[in-house]
Amino acid sequence: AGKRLRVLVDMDGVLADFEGGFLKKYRARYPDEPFITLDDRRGFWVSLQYGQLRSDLSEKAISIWESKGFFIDLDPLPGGVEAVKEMARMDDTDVFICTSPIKHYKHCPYEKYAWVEKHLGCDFLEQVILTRDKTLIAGDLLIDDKPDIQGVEPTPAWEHILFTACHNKHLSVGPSQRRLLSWSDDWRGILDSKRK
Ligand code: DGP
Repeated sequence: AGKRLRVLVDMDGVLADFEGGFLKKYRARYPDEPFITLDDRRGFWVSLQYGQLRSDLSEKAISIWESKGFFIDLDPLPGGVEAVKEMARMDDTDVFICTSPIKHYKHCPYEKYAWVEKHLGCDFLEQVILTRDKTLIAGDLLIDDKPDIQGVEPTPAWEHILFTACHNKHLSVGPSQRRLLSWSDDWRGILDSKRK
């Protein structure tokens, strides 16, 4: 009998479809402006790529996720809610949702909690961690679509599993970095590989 496994699961781009929700609302609000298809997305920061397309599009992009209703309206990504619920039912396993709110705090933190309640149930609110610095959070695994996760702790406790997203799928990552291609991929095997 070993110790418990602690899994940290990111929200945007892993459980909630930030990229799809962004593009849909951006096109609805700015129907005459150019946009970047999900296939052409490169780099984690959406506003950066829109700013490269045309400098004024950066703030138009930002206006989308700063709007009321953006985060609560995000659709769940396929299989994510089911996977997290299954993890939470596993023996000797603790699951936390570890997510960085945007600094425009009027709607985002509230709507992130509301999203968890809506899709995972109110008991799951106990598992929510909002932090801008994930390196401070101790866990065995962090499943996250951001390629570079940095903060004040130089040696985070977790192994970062890169969750594949439109913006990172073409990135060649180091041989030591493991990926989860989707929630259909072998996440159970990754958890088992960390059990002692
Ligand atoms: P996380 O996925 O937990 O690392 O949170 C990152 C958040 O930032 C998430 O809500 C997506 C959002 N985001 C994506 N692109 C940009 C951007 O260009 N600027 C800002 N401020 N936030 C962005």
